[in-house]
Parts: sequence; C-alpha cells; structure tokens
Amino acid sequence: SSISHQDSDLHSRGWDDVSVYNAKKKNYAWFQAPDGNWELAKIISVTGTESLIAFSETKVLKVQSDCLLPANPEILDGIDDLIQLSYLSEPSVLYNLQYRYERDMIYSKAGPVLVAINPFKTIPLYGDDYMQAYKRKKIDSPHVYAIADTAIREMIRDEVNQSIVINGESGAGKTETAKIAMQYLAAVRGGSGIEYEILKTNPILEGFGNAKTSRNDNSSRFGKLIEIHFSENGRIAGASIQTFLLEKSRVVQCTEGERSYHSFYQLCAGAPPSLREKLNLKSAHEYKYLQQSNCYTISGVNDAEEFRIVVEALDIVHVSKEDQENVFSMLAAVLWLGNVTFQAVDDNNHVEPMIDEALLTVAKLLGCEAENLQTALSTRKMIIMNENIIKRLNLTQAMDSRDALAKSIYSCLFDWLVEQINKSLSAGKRLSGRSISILDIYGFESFDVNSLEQFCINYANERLQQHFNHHLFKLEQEEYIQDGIDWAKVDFEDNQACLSLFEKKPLGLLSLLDEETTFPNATDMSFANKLKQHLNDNPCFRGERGKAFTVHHYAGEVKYDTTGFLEKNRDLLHSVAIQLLSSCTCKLPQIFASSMLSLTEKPAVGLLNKSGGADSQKLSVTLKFKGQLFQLMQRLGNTRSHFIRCIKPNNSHASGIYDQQLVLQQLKCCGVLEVVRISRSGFPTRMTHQKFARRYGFLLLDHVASQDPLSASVAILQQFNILPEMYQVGYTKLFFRTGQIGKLEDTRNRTLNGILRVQSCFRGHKA
Ligand code: AOV
Ligand code: MG
Repeated sequence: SSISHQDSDLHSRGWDDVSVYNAKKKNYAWFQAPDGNWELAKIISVTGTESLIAFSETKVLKVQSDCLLPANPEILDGIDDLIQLSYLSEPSVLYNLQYRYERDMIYSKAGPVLVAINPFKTIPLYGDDYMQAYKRKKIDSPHVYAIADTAIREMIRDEVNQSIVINGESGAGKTETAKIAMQYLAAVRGGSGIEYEILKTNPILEGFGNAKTSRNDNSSRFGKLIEIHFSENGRIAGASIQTFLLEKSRVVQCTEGERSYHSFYQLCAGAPPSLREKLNLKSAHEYKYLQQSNCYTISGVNDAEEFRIVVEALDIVHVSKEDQENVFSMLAAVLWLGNVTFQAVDDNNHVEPMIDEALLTVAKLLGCEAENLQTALSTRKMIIMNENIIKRLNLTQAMDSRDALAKSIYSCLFDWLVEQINKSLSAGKRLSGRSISILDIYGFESFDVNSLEQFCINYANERLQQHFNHHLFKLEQEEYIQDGIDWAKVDFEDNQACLSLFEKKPLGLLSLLDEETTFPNATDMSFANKLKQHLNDNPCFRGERGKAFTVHHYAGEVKYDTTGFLEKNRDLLHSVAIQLLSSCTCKLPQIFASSMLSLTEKPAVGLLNKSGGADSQKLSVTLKFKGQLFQLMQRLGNTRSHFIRCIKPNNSHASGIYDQQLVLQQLKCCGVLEVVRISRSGFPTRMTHQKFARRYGFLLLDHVASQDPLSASVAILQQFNILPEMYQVGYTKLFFRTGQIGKLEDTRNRTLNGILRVQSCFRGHKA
C-alpha cells in the first residue's frame, strides 16, 4: 500500500506524462524507496501489473509496475547535457548529476543552463592551462570558462551585451563561480591592467559585505551585479558594480555561531599599533556587538592576513590612505556604539547614555560633541500641531536608536565604498558600450520563519525566474521556427500570476505593504488582515492564522510572518541622528547624512505615526528594492543571458557527499527541473534526417536503398508506429518528444544483438 501512495506522489510531481513504462522491456528501472530516495532496481520478473525487483544489492520487493520509471541506457551514464537523456525523469537527472559529481565533473548542462555542484574541495579544473584550452576550444565539456567564453564570443560577434546570471541557495557556490567567470574574462580579455583592479574588488566587497553564517563561512549578505565594460578592441576597459539589499541587522545582532561582517574581525586582528591607538581599538572580544554570537574566528581563516589583503586591495582601487583611515574609524565607531550603555534619568523610565569610554570614543571617531551624541541617542523630535517637540526615550527606544545609528553608518559606509570602487573602475576609460554583466544574487529562501528579507529575496527570484523563462522560451522558439516546426505545440510555464500578486496596484502585496507602512495606526496585525481582506481570492495567496500569510511561489509555498514587516520596511533613522551626522567634523558622517537626506521624501500626509518617530520619511525598503530590481531587469533584458545554477550537494560542507533530496529540492527551486520539463513538453531530442536514416534505416522491413534520408526517416517512423504527436519533421531535423528515441534505440539494440548472436553462432559453427 505504501507503493500506491508513492505512485500518486510520482504523478503529483508532474512527471506523469512519461509514457507508462512497460517493465517487461527493460532490465533496470528507478524505484522510489520508502525513504524517498531513488534506487536503481533490477527487474527480476513481471506478472500482470506487478514487478519483482531487486535493489541495494540485497533487497527484493514486489511493486506495481507503473510506479517504476525507466532507467536510461548505460551508454548515457554521466552524459554532459541532461537534455540528451532519453528518459528525463527526476531520478535520471539526479543520478546523472551524481555520477558526474563523484568523478569531480561538477559542471553539467541542462540544455542552455550550466549546473554547477559545489565540490567543497579544490578540484583541478582551473588555472591558465584550462583557460587557454577553453579559449582555443580544445575542450568542450561544461564549465564556467565555457560560459564566459561564449559570452565573449557572442558579445563580439553579434554586438549584443551579455549577462551571466548565477543563482542558487546559500553556500551553493555563487560567489566562487562569479569569481571564476571574472578570472576567465580577466585572463583572456585583460591587458590594460584594469582587470587586476576589478579582481581586487572581491576581497573588499567580501570583507565588508560577507559574514560567517550557519550555511556558509563566507556568506554574501548582499546581492551584486558587476558590469564589465569592453573597449573597441574587445579588451576589458572598466567595470561598474551595483549592490542590492545589504543585511543591516547583522551589524547589531547575530545568532549563536555566526559572525558579524568580516571587516570588524579583520580590523581588530590586523590593525597596526598606530591605527589601534588612534581608533582606541580593542580586541574583538571586548565589543558587545561581536560578543553576542560567541564566535570570533573561522577555521582556516586568518583575519589579520585578510586585513592586509583588504588594505592592499583598497590601495589598488585608489582609496587614499586618508580615506582608508576614515573607513576604519567608522568601523571602530560602530563597534564602540554597541558598547554605549544607558542610565535612568527620571522616574518616567527615561534614559540617557552614560558618559564613558564608549560614548567618548564614538564622539571622537565621528567628530562630534559628546553631548550631541547623548541627545541623539536619547531623544526624538516630533511635530505635534505644527510644533517641534522633543521627546525623551525609554531604554528600549534608546537602544533601538543606538542600533539604528550603527546600522545606518555601516550600510552608508558600504555604499560609499562601492561608489569609490566604481569611480576607480570607470575613471577616464574609453568604452565601446559593450559589456558582460555577472549577477551573483541570493537564491530562493524558505525558512521556518520568513520575514521581510525573504519576502524581498523571493520576490526578486520570481522576477529572475520570469526572465529565465522568457529567455529560454525565446531561444527554443528561435530554433523551432528556424526548422519550420509548429510552435504552438510547446507549453511554457509562466509565473506571471505570482508576480502580479506582488506588483498589482493598488491591491498587490507591495502596494498594500507600503500603504500600511505609512499609515499612522497600522500594526503588523492590521497589515496581515488587510492582505487577507483584499487578496484572499488570489490563487497565489493564502491568509494564515494570526499575522501570517502564504505565497505560492514558482519554487514552492512560503509562509511569511508579518512580525516586524512595517518597522523593517520603514527602516528609519530619526532626524536627530541624521542631524548629528551632518554636524560631525569627520568627512564620512557628513557624506552619510547628505546621502540620507537626499533619499528623504517629503512626508506623506498622515505619516506621523503614533510613536511620533517619523518626522522625515525616505523611500521604504521594499519600494527602493523594487526600483533597483526593475532597473536590474531592464538591464538584463537588454542582454543575452547565460544561466548558471549552483547546487549545494550536502548541508555539512563536506566533499563527496551527495544528498539526493537536498539536490532535488534545489533543482526544483532554481528552475533546472523546469528547464528539463520545458524540454520535455517540447521536442527535446533532435536528429538530422541523415543521421536518423543512417542509424535506424536498416530496421526497415522493405528497405529501399535509393530512398532519400527524409523519406527513409518517415518510413521508419511509420513502421514503428511513432504517434504523430510524438514527433515533428523539420526542414533539416526530426524533433522528438522525450523517450521516443529510447524506444527506437531498444529495438535497434535488440535487433543488433540478435544479428550478433546469429553471427557468432554462425562463426562458432564454422570453427
Ligand atoms: P554562495 O555565494 O552561493 O553562498 P560561495 O560561493 O561562498 O557560496 O561558496 C561557499 C563555499 O563553497 C566556498 O567558500 C568554497 O569553500 C566552496 N566552493 C564553492 N565553489 C567552489 C569551487 N568551484 N571549488 C571549490 N570550492 C568551492 V551565499 O553568498 O551564502 O548565498 O549568501
Ligand atoms: Mg555568495
């Protein structure tokens, strides 16, 4: 009975249209064991609708024949493009990737998509020799180098800008893959020296934007698009970087076993004595922001050495020594802010920061008066009846205002660094207008608790998925049209419904969120209720009990908890704090203040919320993100995209372990199975008339030697009763639905075996 439930499970996976497998014909088939893993089973016998199978060497089981899936012929083991598999089922895809992974062939293709499985060890596939080999086309096995090389060629040949879109979950290898692509471009298209600068942006951005998390010791906490520009002669001439949604909260809090941004630990470990003295720098253990997660080091990483590397990189991208010192001052200021403590000043729970080493050091590092800092951390300005009122804060509010200041300083610092890098990478370059962009952005996320961050990330992934679908659709379409194939018979998935759920105005998730964010009396609860009220009949939406709601994403359902949504979306730095920064004598705080003011919009009517906080309003986090995302999609839309999907083979960061369920989950989330399915719903197997006639012609009963390849092909198709909906005849090629060639191959093999047996029998007789 457990078998029949698996059967229905199989069908719900959408692979049900696999031509029902006739177990009699094959020796091997895929069987889903009770633990959910697929096992290759040997068919011992078939009686009625049941088959007796043997698997895992010792186990024997009787199962319904139709819950077996056909296994591919051995000749296809480890084939480098999944689409070439005759039987495109989940287990065959999984098995094929595993087969390759176990042999250190971490790269495979799924049609036009490159699948990269993280090896979690050094594999000898990189370096000059490999680069040269790919450049000269001496190797054609799937590789990031091959993708980068194709991008270069197509950019030059077709004069179309290119993009390499890298996706995958945390720790899957996106950032490493992006670097490998950059290294290839630099090696084969460098020359002016600017490529060296471009590569050096990596340690800087990783230092300030990456952190150790439970999933990845070097996890990027921001999304990144780097656009590499080429000159008239096809050499790298410059670059520009855009970043998305840095995770600010990590600056002030992170969970046990994780770390804050690398930059803090690098500074504490690597700053030379003179700098330590200037910044009044202590060891990482002495800072509260770094203490809370009880994790200071990463095994195999020397923070002091990393500090040296970052400083060297800052030199190379022309950040002056003076500015570098400003940067480190800001880092130290953030660390010391975390150590600021408060004391009660009256009987109404109002507090004020203690004047101690922490407060004085922050004031010194920012270049402001200690009293002004005190005021900024313990009061808030409100406008009531057109009058400015100063309100004192209680302990929670004061700690929040301290943390908000720390987060703002850090994220402004990050943005400022990106700006400096961009200035250096674009200064006085002669550009051709041609470029290759590389996108390294967080993949789809679904945790136990999902908040505004996941909401934004998954929304971005819906957009990227649509780009992906459209792109592949177009590519397929071109090939079909070229060969005169009826295009209407190919179905494509579309995630427009989910995107509309997010983007519709005025009743979409984003609009409703923004409306609530600016609404005076709104709470997370009222937001959740509003969603339920307006969206409940949307098929991609489901209201949940309490403050939660569920979105049906292309990669699966995600339940979001609205707790903190509004506050995070506002992301306010109060005007007292902005004023403080603008009054500082140091250069960077001033720049930060003016950048925050330029983001500030006129307060909307009714904006002043009951806590009286919002005396100035900037663009909400989601609105800003949506703007960035649209810009990104527009940019990508003007390029020819190459897709790389990174896969994490296990959760223990270990080499050699391949967790089927985990891989399967990711193949679904990043659309690889979808590509495979798209191909299945079309006509993925293609063969020229000549090749087809040559390969199967001898099977014809009334073989006419003079027949042209096309007529021979048609005769073969008829003789073998290949149903008309299973193939299409193009001008040059035959197009088959999945599995069809497998059947013909079976017949061909049986016939050939028969012939061989007869021959050997005959020879044996003669001898
Ligand atoms: P991510 O970018 O996808 O995660 P990374 O690129 O940081 O993941 O990869 C995580 C770790 O996997 C790296 O630090 C390496 O140890 C290892 N790794 C990845 N690719 C390779 C490779 N090709 N060869 C050897 N080791 C590799 V995140 O940024 O967390 O989403 O936010
Ligand atoms: Mg990364």
